Amino acid sequence: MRKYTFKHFIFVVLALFVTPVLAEHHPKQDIELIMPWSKEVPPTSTVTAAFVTIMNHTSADDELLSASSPIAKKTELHEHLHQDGMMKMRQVSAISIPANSETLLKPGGLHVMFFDLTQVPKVGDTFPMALTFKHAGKMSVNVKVEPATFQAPTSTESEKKHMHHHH
Ligand SMILES: [Cu+2]
Repeated sequence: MRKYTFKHFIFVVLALFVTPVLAEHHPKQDIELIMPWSKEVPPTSTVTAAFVTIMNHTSADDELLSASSPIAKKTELHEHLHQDGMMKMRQVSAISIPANSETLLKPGGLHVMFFDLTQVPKVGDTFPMALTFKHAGKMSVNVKVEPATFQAPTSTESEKKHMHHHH
């Protein structure tokens, strides 16, 4: 009887420690950051950009407020717009992340822009980037540097991969 009690005690102690660890491996993420990537730039470049698909799994709108990375002294959120037949970039104060939907940061659209690079990442490298959301808070990802010819994933492709969220 004493032996049973001891085993039971061990089980409870293990359960206390193991359960939170397992929970952390399968979090129900409110905001999911899918495939963060960057396009290679010449080694002399002082700027680069990052793209990512942002899934908002909640029924509340969120906002991307800022981004940062140790590779750059300054980071801005940008959008592209056609103006007088020209493609221009301009800084935006925030990027809205609507409830239950997917927001694509991609070349020619919304993106994270890095200035005054302290390090120019090469193809195959990854670099850390932190994104700060109004509700979800600060999230960190590793951005993979892809060749200049790389084609961004389309919304449909990323929806296929994440179909279980929609059905
Ligand atoms: Cu830009």
